[in-house]
Amino acid sequence: GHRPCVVWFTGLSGSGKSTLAHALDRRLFDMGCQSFVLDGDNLRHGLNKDLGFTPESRSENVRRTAEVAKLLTDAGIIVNAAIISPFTEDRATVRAHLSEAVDFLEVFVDTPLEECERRDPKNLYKRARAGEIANFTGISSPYETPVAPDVHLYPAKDSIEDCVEQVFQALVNRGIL
Ligand code: GGZ
Repeated sequence: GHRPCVVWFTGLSGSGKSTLAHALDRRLFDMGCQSFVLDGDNLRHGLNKDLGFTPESRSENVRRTAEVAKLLTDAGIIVNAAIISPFTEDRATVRAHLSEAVDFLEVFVDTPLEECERRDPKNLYKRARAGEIANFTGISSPYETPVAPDVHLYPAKDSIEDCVEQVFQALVNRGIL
């Protein structure tokens, strides 16, 4: 058995949030846990389709994602949320709101901007540098570095498996698993 919780992956575009959230999801599934990935980029195609990338839109995007995460935890699920969530204040609000009801872990996916830009899987950084995308996180919109994340990952140095293991251990230490 396991307790529901929200594992909140924050970091730059291309930092590896989705990859890590899905890898953790797989690991949890394999041991019989109920888990689910909430991917910011995917939610923006449906629920959050009306939102852009101004600070206000991002705050609303983060708020809605947290509300969906909360509903899923009501169903007993471990939620792996992968969302840039660049503002400290928004992340603090989410933590305060969610941790009233469930365990909440902020996981900082700390891949340096240079590495994200080198990877650039969707050519978004290239387009942002060319001025084709406004308010791009890390380029023309800020990413406020988490000061006290529950888990601090360095995917540029550690393997995906190592990173997943660190989050997994944090869940064990919290008594969630
Ligand atoms: C940042 C952007 C932008 C801008 C499009 N800034 O790496 P991706 O492509 O697949 O995921 C990113 C996603 C960011 O959505 P989030 O909901 O996670 O962001 S936030 O928490 O800040 O609301 C990226 C893509 O959308 N994308 N334009 N301007 N990322």
